[in-house]
Amino acid sequence: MSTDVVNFVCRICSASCNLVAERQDGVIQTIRGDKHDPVYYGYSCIKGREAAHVHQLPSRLLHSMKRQADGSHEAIAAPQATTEIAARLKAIVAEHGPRSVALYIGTHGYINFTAHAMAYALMKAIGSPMVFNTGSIDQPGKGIAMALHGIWLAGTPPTETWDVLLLVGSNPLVSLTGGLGVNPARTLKQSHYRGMKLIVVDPRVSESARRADLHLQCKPGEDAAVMAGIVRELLRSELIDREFVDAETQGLDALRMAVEPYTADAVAARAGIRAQDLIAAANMIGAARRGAVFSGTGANMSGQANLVEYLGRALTSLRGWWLRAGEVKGNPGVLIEPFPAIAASPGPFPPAGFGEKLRVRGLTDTATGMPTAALSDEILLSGEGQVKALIVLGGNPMLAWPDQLKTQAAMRSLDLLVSIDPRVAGTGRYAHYVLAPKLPLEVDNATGVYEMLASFAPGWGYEVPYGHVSPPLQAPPAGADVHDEWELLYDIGRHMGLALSVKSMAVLDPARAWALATPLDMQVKPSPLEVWRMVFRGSPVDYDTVRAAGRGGRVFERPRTIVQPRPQGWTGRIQLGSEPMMQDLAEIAAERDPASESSGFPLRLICRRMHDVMNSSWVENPRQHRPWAYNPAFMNPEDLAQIGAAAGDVVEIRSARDAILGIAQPAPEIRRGCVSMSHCWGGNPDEPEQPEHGSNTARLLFTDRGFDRYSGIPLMSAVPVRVSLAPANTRALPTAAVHAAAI
Ligand SMILES: Nc1nc2c(c(=O)[nH]1)N[C@H]1C(S)=C(S)[C@@H](COP(=O)(O)OP(=O)(O)OC[C@H]3O[C@@H](n4cnc5c(=O)[nH]c(N)nc54)[C@H](O)[C@@H]3O)O[C@H]1N2
Ligand SMILES: Nc1nc2c(c(=O)[nH]1)N[C@H]1C(S)=C(S)[C@@H](COP(=O)(O)OP(=O)(O)OC[C@H]3O[C@@H](n4cnc5c(=O)[nH]c(N)nc54)[C@H](O)[C@@H]3O)O[C@H]1N2
Ligand code: SF4
Ligand SMILES: [Mo]
Repeated sequence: MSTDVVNFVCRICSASCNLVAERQDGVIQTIRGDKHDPVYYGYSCIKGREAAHVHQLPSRLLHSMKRQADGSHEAIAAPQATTEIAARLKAIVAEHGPRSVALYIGTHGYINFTAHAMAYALMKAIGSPMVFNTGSIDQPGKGIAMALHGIWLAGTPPTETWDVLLLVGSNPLVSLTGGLGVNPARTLKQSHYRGMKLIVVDPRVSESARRADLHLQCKPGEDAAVMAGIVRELLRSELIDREFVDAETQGLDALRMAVEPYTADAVAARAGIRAQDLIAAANMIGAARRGAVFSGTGANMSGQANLVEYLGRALTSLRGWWLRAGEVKGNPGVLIEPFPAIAASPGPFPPAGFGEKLRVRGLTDTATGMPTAALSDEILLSGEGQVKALIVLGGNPMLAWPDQLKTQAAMRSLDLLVSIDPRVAGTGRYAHYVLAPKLPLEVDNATGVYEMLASFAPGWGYEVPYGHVSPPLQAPPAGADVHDEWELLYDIGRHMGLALSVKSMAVLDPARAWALATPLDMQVKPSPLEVWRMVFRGSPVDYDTVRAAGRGGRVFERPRTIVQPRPQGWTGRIQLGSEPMMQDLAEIAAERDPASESSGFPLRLICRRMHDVMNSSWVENPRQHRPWAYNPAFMNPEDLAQIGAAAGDVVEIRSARDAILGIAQPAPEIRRGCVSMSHCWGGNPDEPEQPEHGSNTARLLFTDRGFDRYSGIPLMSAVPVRVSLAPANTRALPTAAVHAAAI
């Protein structure tokens, strides 16, 4: 019997942790974090520790599947499936043109760099611009705000220098998204020890809010007002970095005027917080020499994504919390090239209005990608340009896209729906083909995706030149017909007779990334190693060097990068007074009673993530049900008492769009008036509703009401709903079992 330990990059979420697997005769026994890792310090979560176990779940596909006339799926050999898909795609393109083929890159496509790049290659060769991803239904305000405010090329100062961190609708201690890096509890503990203050804006006492120095437990959907109130206080007290603002920004007067209505009292009244807490937050921020703002999904899904993100950036600029000339940029890049280390902004750029135009709602391609919330309509709306075929790479539209009934209609109307997914769940049930991939432990991986995030917000990405490349840990089960995901996409292209070219993912600028593209030999399939090299072409440290570094992740020796001053004649400046944002501020200030439109729906459904599962992935794994095997409807006990509901009771949650059943869970940490539920649970609308296995909140959302003018994101949090006890005969609930599960 031989035992060994191997490190690998976890590919379940973008955090890309360095995990250690202990193997016995090549079979993984346990997985844990690597406490010697210089960045992760042993961090792991249950999802990563379960990475091997999910390979063995009965739901894991060992063969690709083809949908039969009766709706069931039967196994099909992968070469046969890719040949048939290619033939159907060719016919669809011939009849309806390239735009009729769309691609949706979901969470598991996004973090799989080789598949991600090959999917782009296929779409480029087909000639379709209809490439969508989750960005526009996640935190789309980030990209839009970067455009309207402008990027600061040098980036943000390191976490260890922050005196304050402001989190708005973000819970990094669970999500690993939001300012605290890849071992958030450790980073927060150390930062607190140094004296950093944490301010959290969240309608619930989240895991992060519990550790906050100041928690603004505001009403959902009022973040723009809260941010405007803080900015107004900073300006009123002149708590700004005058020198930086004068030298590097424009539009201060417009901003000053626009935030004027947001007095502490006015904000406190509308957001349901105390004016003195808002002022205290502003004073903490104003006293901080350095700090950061991170707005998460809560802030981006509640109706004011762009403005909240924009005000976060504007606040950062007002305080001058950017890396300056002469300072050292901690990470000059390993697998991803960062923006040039120059202490300057190229100025604002258009947030949208370029690229492909959608046929619905006046939407276009944007700085945050194509508007995914409009893709169902692009599929359903007949006429020139209609989408007829959809390839889903590691995503689950049926459970994730807003307005589940509309998504269902769209998925069922497609001439061809192909899903690359190891499970048949949600979307897979309607897919003509589900192509079975190798799972993450059966393929190579690398830390590129987490490094890439560094360019988008503070506390994302590595602050030191860290990189990790890991080889496959185990072979797929004997007899399985599973493949590298890039390979399945390559095969579709090959059977279509296309010539594919793989762009570099190491370079953010699309023009340069394509200039570094490698044309593929369409007769001789490349090896995985060759594809990885293509994907990281142009990376600051050569892919092979990172790969050769050996077991585990490491910090690479890189020349010190000193931030350079703004070159002579540089005209770009940060825009603090962006016109559309100033308009939004005026409109929001003018709203008399923000709640009045939603009478009959007194509560607000708010988004959240659950610790043990990643969106809809592997929710069936019983070992990831700690303690929930479903997504409870967490509510303040007083709100539950008002409708006569107790723990474990089935409640109906109704919005203007539709209704779902959920299981009530009293949670005093939730602000009154809110229902806090996680997303991506439940089944399709034509399956029996079983809240004890999860409820699908996307069912309650509209796509075409209150959507954002750029990204198209509709209201996905702060959604007006009402909750009532479900009629006793709704379903025979094994109450005892539910109670047991809830404890
Ligand atoms: N109401 C509401 N809706 C939301 C949200 C919300 O907060 N509230 N959140 C939104 C956000 S932030 C996001 S990112 C989206 C998520 O949207 P999606 O990415 O569309 O949804 P996921 O559930 O993450 O889909 C992941 C899929 O990948 C599959 N998978 C697992 N492992 C692998 C693998 O190794 N390879 C491949 N190819 N597939 C794999 C899983 O089986 C699953 O089907 O949902 C959005 N929808
Ligand atoms: N364990 C786990 N980790 C994950 C995921 C997962 O499913 N499970 N999903 C991953 C994905 S796809 C993403 S995009 C990230 C997201 O990462 P985060 O953005 O940190 O997501 P959440 O943990 O849901 O935190 C959002 C917070 O916003 C609050 N909130 C809701 N509505 C509002 C509002 O209107 N205003 C304010 N101020 N707060 C509000 C919620 O109460 C919640 O605490 O997490 C990633 N990490
Ligand atoms: S946080 Fe993400 S990358 Fe890290 S172990 Fe958990 S699932 Fe894996
Ligand atoms: Mo997400």
